[in-house]
Amino acid sequence: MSLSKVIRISQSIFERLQKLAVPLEDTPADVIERLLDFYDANQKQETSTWKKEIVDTGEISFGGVSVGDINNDGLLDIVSRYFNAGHVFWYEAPDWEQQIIDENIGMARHTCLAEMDGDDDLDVVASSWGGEVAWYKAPNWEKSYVDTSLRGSAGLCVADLNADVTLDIISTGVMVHSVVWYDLATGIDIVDHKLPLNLVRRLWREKLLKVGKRLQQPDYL
Ligand SMILES: [Ca+2]
Ligand SMILES: [Ca+2]
Ligand SMILES: [Ca+2]
Repeated sequence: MSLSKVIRISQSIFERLQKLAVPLEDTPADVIERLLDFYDANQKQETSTWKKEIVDTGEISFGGVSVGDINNDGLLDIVSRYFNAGHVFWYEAPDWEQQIIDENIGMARHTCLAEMDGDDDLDVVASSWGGEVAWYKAPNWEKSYVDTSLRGSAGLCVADLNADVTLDIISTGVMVHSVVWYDLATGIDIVDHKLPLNLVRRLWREKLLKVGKRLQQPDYL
């Protein structure tokens, strides 16, 4: 079996290769080999530009990460949680100092960043396996409960699902076989749709949003 591959190169690279080719010595195969070496070297150079920076090594139940500029200093910060300890917190760039948002959210599971109250700073929305869905107003993180009995949050999203210019929250509740969306504009009006457990388990952010949008259709169910 023979394999062939077409590589398109720019005029400038072609001219450079022509200059480097040794007349009457280089075969087309030599030139192709040189070209592949050039691409290999370029690729290695690209991957080596990623520098790993450790943010936290202290807790095994770290996760539910979201990223955004919490303190409006132009640097992206990280929001996360410790599931076991029930903590939600953020790491301030560039030194990644951990700042607590909530120390009492049992089995914290997910976090989202969103501008919830229109005062030009990002607030935090979090959910837990134990049943809580809550949002925290920046910068002092006053907590507002959205729900306290949605057990098994395995996915969480914030978006304006019904296009009324107010953000809504959508979460799965694996332990109660549900996807729930919270219409915050109408005073936390909860619409709860029972779905098959195997579907609920698989709903992560993008898919969850799609389901949330579908739930807005009047002919759903
Ligand atoms: Ca920042
Ligand atoms: Ca805000
Ligand atoms: Ca809305």
